[in-house]
Amino acid sequence: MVFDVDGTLVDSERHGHRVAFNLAFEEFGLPYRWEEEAYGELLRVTGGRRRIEGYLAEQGMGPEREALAGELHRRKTAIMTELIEQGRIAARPGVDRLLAGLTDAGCGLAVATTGSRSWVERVLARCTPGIDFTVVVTGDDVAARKPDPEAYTRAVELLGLVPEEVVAVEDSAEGLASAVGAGLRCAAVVNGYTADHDLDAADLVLDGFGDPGCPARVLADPRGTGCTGVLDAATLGRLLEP
Ligand code: XBP
Ligand code: MG
Repeated sequence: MVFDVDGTLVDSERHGHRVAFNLAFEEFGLPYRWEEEAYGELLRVTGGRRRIEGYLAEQGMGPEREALAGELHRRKTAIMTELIEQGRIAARPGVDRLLAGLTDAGCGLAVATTGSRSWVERVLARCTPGIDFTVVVTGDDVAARKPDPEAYTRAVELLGLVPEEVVAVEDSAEGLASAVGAGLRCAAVVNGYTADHDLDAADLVLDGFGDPGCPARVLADPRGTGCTGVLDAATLGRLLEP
């Protein structure tokens, strides 16, 4: 199984990255502030550095935006790491249960994210303690970020598997396109920012991971897994059936 991080394993965008971007803007004396709702649109550009640079271009900034975006992103990454160490970022409900079940089932676990390695490693250590992700592919490790398939292709190769043996768990249309483009089946677990994304290509769609007694809503189950709202190892395994 290969997991996305932002928006999937952890609820990191609204009260994490967005806050860190704004604090970086403030420290640099820039007037920009990314509000909660508008940030949903900005998220369609994957990769924080690209997101800043695209935004600066929209504000009419010239070629100097490239270096500024790099500096802002370095500071934003440091702030995000502080937020993680302060315990401000949490795993989504049901993630601990699912990862423990996959580990018990002997499933190889990997991460494929477009986020930067320095904070990704810290968030995995804090929010998924004791879980052994044998492969962690980050935005630093690929030439092309999602929706390009490279991150998933790399993760599958490093797991020593072929795409037909691997399921991806994603939260967004960009992530889904990356996983499907690499030839993986994909379960989408949406959040407040991605509930309206086009996820028609997903093999299963839920609005949460669910827990016994507190199931998520199953939004689409085109492969007929019979999932009743608690995403578990058996359900993900059924996605690999022909
Ligand atoms: C996540 C991203 C990342 C984060 C910010 O997308 O696009 O850019 O928003 O992290 P996905 P960085 O969940 O599809 O991997 O600032 O480190 O890029
Ligand atoms: Mg994501």
